[in-house]
Amino acid sequence: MSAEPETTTLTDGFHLVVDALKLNGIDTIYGVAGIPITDLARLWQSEGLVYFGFRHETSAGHAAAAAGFLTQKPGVCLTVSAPGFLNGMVALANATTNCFPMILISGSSNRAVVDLEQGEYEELDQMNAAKPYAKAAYRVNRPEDIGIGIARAIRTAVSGRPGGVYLDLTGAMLGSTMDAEAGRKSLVKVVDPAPRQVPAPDAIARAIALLAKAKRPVIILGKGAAYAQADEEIKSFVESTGIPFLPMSMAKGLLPDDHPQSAASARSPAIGGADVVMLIGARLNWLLSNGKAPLWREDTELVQIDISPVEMDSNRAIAAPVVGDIKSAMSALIAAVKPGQIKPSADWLQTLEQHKQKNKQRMAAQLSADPHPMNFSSALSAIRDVLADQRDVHLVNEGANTLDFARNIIDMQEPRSRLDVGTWGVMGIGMGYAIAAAHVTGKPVVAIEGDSAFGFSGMEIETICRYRLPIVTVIFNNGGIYHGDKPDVFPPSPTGFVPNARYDKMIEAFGGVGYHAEDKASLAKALTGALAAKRPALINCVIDPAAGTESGHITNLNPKSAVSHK
Ligand code: ADP
Ligand code: TZD
Ligand code: MG
Repeated sequence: MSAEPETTTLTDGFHLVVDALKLNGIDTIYGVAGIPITDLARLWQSEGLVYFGFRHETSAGHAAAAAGFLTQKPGVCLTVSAPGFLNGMVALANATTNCFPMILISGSSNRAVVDLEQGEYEELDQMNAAKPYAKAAYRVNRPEDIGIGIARAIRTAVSGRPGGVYLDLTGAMLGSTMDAEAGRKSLVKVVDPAPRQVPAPDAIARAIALLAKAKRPVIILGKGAAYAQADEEIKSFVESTGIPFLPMSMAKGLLPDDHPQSAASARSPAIGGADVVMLIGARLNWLLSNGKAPLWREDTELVQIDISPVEMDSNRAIAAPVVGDIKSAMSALIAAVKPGQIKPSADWLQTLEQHKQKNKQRMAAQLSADPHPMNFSSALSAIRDVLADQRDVHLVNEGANTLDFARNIIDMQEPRSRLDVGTWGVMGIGMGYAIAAAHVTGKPVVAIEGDSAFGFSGMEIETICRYRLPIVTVIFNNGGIYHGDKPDVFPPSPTGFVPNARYDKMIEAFGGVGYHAEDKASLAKALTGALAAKRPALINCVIDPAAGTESGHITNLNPKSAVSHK
């Protein structure tokens, strides 16, 4: 009997990337196909994994980032080289800024030519371009390094303070082969990618001691607290201590907005009057006036729980820093605090309650008005009433006035059910965030979009229709950025759009359902119908072009020319 000729089975870079991601529980890629990664997307889908093909990489990247925030697993975005990569970078940088775990994987061109700037197809030194805007950037040059490369990307994205990681895959590497068995052995399943970081007992004791002497304490919950999925621990600590809480916008719903301890409608008096503020997964950045006057008192002392040690004292002194992951920190606090040891004074609770009632009365008058055309609060009151008993709806929100009014008017009941422009105030997250939210939660999504904000990702309504997602996009159409031009103005102002545009017609081009709403009743009817249909829909919600203010609620950040315009 003659010996069989020796055969080796081969694998290649494409297969190893798919196998490595799959081995680590990644089941979805958001991307835009093209050279050199088209076959990667195809192979991914043929393996039974989910691929969402977008119309623009920034939207695909925003989807990956939102998936990361919602699941604690890095969301993966796949792009082509140079321009596709740069489009994706906006989302990667935004993810890093917001502390969302995400991996941007881009194919890249021939390094020998790129590095000598000899004019390669889509030439760009992508890895080095990514570095300043990402938590880390890595490149895989050999198929045998794919396992380690992906393990490194995953661990970097989710451990410590989460962020965006860039992973460069050269076209040559993707196409090169190696022995299949050796390839299989080179893959790495990451063990415990985001290890718990238990805070030191003395840090916990210091925090409790400070809160115990406080008479006017306040807790501020940030999106880090939402991300941490410590919902039960946070609820238990807040309710057992009786401390009033303020949710940052994406922490809304961690405790329901109608919770009796919510001080959201007394934000300024709560921050301005507090003797001790406890920050849980919230940075003292511009969104909290950097912890400075006039909103903040100088003598207010702070407890801060954060996974990043260098966040402490970044804007003002932190008397009780608690460095660790929020779930471990909250458990340790609950275990260490004695019943009745922390107790806000009755005076403080009463003062805040009075502010809340005054504010609620003022808001009730605005919400019950029924002007024609609608303004921001009247339209949002109609939406709020429809959503009140639809707790499973996830909300995406961007714009200026559209954002500021919706954040205050639409109550959230469930953790991680609100996604918005976040730390950068970036426009363009809308459709990407909505697609990811619909996909990872399986729940209906309502995206409340300024007409300008929508424009940044508007083409993705085709993506929404193609994947038949239950997303209802509501365009707050005031004809421009902040407000619209008067009819017949030409040339248009720098902030104006085509007046009376019919965004509802756009979605009809792709088989979705369009609605046009000019008053509260038709808006409520459209939203109710669209949600019941569980199909892609878009409501053109007509808002008075004069209703908005310049820059929404942050007019103070908008420098104005001191010299009058010609
Ligand atoms: P917001 O905008 O809602 O105020 P920020 O994005 O400013 O929230 O703050 C989020 C903070 O949460 C960041 O400083 C980040 O380091 C921190 N963080 C994120 N995840 C965790 C976690 N699991 N445990 C502790 N801190 C976390
Ligand atoms: N580009 C990007 C990427 N992000 C931004 N934040 C801006 C530009 C500037 N900008 C804002 O800060 S809000 C906004 C822009 C263009 C749009 C506001 O108009 P809108 O909302 O129609 O979305 P309202 O309701 O008319 O205020
Ligand atoms: Mg607008």
